[in-house]
Amino acid sequence: MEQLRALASRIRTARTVTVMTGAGVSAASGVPTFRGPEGLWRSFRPEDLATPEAFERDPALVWEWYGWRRAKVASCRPNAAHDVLARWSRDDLKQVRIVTQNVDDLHLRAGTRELIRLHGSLWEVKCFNGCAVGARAWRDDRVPLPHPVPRCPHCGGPARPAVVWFGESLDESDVDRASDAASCELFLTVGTSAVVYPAAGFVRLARSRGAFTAEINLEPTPASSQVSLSILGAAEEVLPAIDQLLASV
Ligand code: BJW
Repeated sequence: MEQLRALASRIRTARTVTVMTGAGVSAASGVPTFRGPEGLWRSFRPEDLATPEAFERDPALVWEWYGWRRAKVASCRPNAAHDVLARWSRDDLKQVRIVTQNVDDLHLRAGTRELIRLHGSLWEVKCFNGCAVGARAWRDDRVPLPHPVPRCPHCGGPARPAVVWFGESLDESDVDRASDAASCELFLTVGTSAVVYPAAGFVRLARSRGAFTAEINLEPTPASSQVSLSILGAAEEVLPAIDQLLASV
């Protein structure tokens, strides 16, 4: 409880807050995480499904997996963690930016205002060949998709999920915005294993720029030793508890 009070007090006084989220924030909604005993990478190899080479080899297999995940996420709803962060992001008295690695768009569905999506969205597709028009992602939230491998409407080539696969660069403007957001008074990382870069590097960057740093996770991560305050607990419980403390003063 002392730790929650300490974090609530930091949040109360900070004028600029940045929250970096990962798959653990959506776990209570029923969206599978990647790592850990129940994680996707226990049953699926990223090399087979989440690289451009995998898509080139077998686009139908990759789309089958993404189709399954889209159907799963479509049946999920934002949880209390998303709701609290969305409310904070709409606070007119301070700037609260949410930087997420999640591709499920549950932060958007919860009504988050300032959202930076580092790894794209399950609900957007783009041209795999990178044709001039289709390189820009477009939204397609049909479940199921009508074709096993959707086509780019501009060049007819295969379309791919507009997510960031291993070995791919993140969108430069997203990285710039996230880097900007690392200049804040309080940087909080929630529900991420903190092993995937460049996302995992932002907590250190924020700290080096003078932010107070904190983490909320079910278990210790590589970020735990870098932050000033590490809270072990579920995002969907800890964030509402902090929100209540904020409301009670
Ligand atoms: C709870 C909870 C609850 C559970 N409450 N908590 C520097 C050093 C080393 C390597 C690299 C580096 N720079 C680049 C790399 C290579 C690579 C990388 O980082 N590899 C590492 C794994 C070693 N990075 C890249 O390739 C990136 N590209 C890049 O940097 O380009 C330039 C470049 C290329 C090549 C070489 C060098 C430079 C791209 C990374 C793309 C990541 N893509 C994925 C898939 C997205 C699409 C899809 O979904 O299909 O993104 S991988 C997957 O991991 C997904 C996630 O966003 C990401 C992070 O996972 P996250 O969110 O942390 O989830 P989990 O499951 O790992 O953890 C969940 C956590 O929640 C756990 O800690 C639980 O305890 C906790 N939890 N329930 C609170 N209720």
